[in-house]
Amino acid sequence: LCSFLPDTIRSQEKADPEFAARMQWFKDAKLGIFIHWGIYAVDGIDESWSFYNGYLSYEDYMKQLNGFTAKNYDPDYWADLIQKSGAKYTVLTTKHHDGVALWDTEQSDLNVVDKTPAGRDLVAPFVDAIRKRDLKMGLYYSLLDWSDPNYPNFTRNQKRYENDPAKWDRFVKFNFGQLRELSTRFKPDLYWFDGDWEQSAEKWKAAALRDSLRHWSPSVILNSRLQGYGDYATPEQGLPIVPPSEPYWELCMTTNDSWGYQYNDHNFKTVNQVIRIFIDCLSMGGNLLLDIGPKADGTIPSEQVEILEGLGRWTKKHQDAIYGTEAGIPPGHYYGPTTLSKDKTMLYLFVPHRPNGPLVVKGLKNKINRIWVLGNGTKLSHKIVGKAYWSSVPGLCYIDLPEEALDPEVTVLA
Ligand code: JFZ
Repeated sequence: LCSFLPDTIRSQEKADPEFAARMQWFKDAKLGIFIHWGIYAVDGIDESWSFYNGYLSYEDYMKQLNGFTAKNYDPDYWADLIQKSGAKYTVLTTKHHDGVALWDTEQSDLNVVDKTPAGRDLVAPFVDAIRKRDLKMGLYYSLLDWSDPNYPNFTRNQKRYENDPAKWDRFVKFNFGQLRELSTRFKPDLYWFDGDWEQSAEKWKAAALRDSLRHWSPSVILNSRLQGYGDYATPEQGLPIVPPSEPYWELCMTTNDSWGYQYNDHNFKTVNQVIRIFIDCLSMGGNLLLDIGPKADGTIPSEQVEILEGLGRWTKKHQDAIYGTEAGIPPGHYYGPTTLSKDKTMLYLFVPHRPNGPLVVKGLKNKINRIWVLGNGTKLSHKIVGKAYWSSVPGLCYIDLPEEALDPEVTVLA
């Protein structure tokens, strides 16, 4: 399409065609909703870390079990809201670092069925609701478990043991047991592991774990937090400013400054800010996994409902520029994010700012058939300037974008 198309040759894909096939839905999905739901919503404090870091005692942290009611939990409403946002997948915390399982595990009674007034499996009905809508289901699972008596680390200042192979062995069996339950009962499309940093790949038995997970669900996708045994990258410094070198990646991001529900955190991003972060991800060929934190009764904070609905209006209008696209053209061609259709015949320009004159695209070599505003069809006039007939140097393409055609958030041109 243009003179400097990014190098899209992916060594891993070339080496293993099955890998690319397995990753396809993830690559095309672009938007996921992350859900941090656990007993930490009762007091509205940091998930797990609040006791680990000594903000309160373990006993006081666990008292939250008594307040976790899930009284107004409506998995169909959750799934509807997720679908309306334009997300194609979701990732639910089945067990955070505090060890409290959200499903009816047989490996331990530290779960919401046995230990909270909710008294029922909370994962199962959500998986059903998600599947009914043809969305992909991801399960978050913390490999480390600060509650398990066989796990060495308890809090920042307290270890249960330094080296005890028998205990560690029991812990690894426990993890495999829980993951076998999750795999066989829920057949997840994706696992989002966390907490791998506390142990090595050898200790987690990461290779064997990956093989077991693939045995239970052959096409399951694994995130990167499995000590190098995952399928895709999670940028750790936040939103990348240059495209990551990994072929598949996902930025996970909070809507305010907390993963779980925190009553005193009102620092929400606007719909516009979320969309602008999202289009940067799209432009670099990645996904956005946007987090929400439901309350202990299962209601989703109104600010997060508004963000998801606002995002939904925008994604619905601009679907062609989002789903199934590829990373856009290099930044030097256009002052903003772009995407390309898979066959590279369509270029989408995102217009995050109110233009003060015509937009410009530089360095195009091929013919432009037409330019229009996505989602409302307004045809735009353009003018090629500075391309001499004898020269191969591409000219400048000026595009007039009238005020009336602007989207209230981010306009998209096709
Ligand atoms: C982890 C958890 O500890 C946290 O509570 C939350 O669940 C989050 C989604 O995941 O926190 C991390 C771990 C690693 C990075 C960032 C947050 N990282 O490498 O940038």
